[in-house]
Amino acid sequence: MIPRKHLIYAVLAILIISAHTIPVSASSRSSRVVRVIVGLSVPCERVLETLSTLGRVDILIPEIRAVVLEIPSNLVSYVASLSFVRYVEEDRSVRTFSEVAWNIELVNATDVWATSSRYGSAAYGYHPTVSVAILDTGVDYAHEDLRGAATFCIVSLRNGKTFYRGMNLANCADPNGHGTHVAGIVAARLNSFGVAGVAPRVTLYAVRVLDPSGSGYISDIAKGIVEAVKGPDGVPGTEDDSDILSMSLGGSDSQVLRDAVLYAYSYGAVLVAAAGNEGASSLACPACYLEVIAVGAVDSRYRVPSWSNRYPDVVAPGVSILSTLPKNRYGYSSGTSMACPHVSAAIATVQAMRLARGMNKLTPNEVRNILVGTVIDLGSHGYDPLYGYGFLDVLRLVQVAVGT
Ligand SMILES: [Ca+2]
Ligand SMILES: [Ca+2]
Ligand SMILES: [Ca+2]
Repeated sequence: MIPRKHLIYAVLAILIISAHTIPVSASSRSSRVVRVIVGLSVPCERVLETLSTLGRVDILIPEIRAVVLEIPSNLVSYVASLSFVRYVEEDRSVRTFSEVAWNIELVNATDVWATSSRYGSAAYGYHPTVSVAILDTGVDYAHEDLRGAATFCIVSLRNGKTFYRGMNLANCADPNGHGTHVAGIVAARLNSFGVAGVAPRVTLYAVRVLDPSGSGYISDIAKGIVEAVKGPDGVPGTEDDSDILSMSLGGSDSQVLRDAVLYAYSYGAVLVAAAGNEGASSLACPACYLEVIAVGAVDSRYRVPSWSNRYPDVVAPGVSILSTLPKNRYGYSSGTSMACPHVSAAIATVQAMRLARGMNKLTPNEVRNILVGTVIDLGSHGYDPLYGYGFLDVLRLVQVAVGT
């Protein structure tokens, strides 16, 4: 014998299909179609035929006598007045955080968004004068999940032979993919599709200093740093200067790179760089400089992969990170390159929230001190070569830095 419950489902399924074929009357077509949940005081199947003459019956929950109707809005009050209707309510879309990957949750970025609503867009990294420069292979500014994020482009390539600064973002398109992946970790939009970055409303400056193969001259990177600090107006020390320089790149020590870092630091830019992926017992440069926050990688279980260089300042997620790739694609990447932008975006959020609150921006030295004081200590107690001071916690960082 078929259980009674299953029988009801079978009957209802047929009725739903037939409901689709019932045309909406011409008069009601002029009215906007709305999606409502209708609670019934009688078993659904008894009144389904009646309801299906009004509009499309979409799904049913017989256990709690609820149906979902798509009907013209001018019929809502009529449905509500029917004797067998207990309630009518709008079928609102519930926002899921499925676009928020594990790494964004792990650094507690979502807690910042959820608990800082009085800061508006600043809790998501936006302030008119705060920008993160992505020094990399470019940024696919046209990506559907980075829409509007990049506002300024600098190209410094091939030993200075190719140079551009301006608003033509096409010059900063990303033929490699690395820069777009990094950019997504910072700034992918919270828009119910794709992925979301740590600071999903922040402004980016695309600074293309690495060629399509992902390498660049030290001189190109040094010039990119200086130009990013100057910002669109070409003058250092003004509001449009880049506030955070995110450098998912590294190499050997260099005097010109060191000088460029000191230039940026002197103008209040916070420098963040990848620790490097050589499994080395020392940092790649520019992460190696005292003025630069060096970021190592951990996986989803806080384990440091063998390739993440030792002696970082802090660690952040850097293994199997899902982010944006050129041409509206998405993909996974691993590396300290992926860890670095988590920290860059967190600092942008701090600066944006402080400005929104009428406070001054923190200096690079203040940022560093608060960051290392708010990370989660992992591994052996206190600073250690694997985790540095510990794991990025954006919520604690914001609480201390902004005083929420
Ligand atoms: Ca998104
Ligand atoms: Ca400027
Ligand atoms: Ca430790």
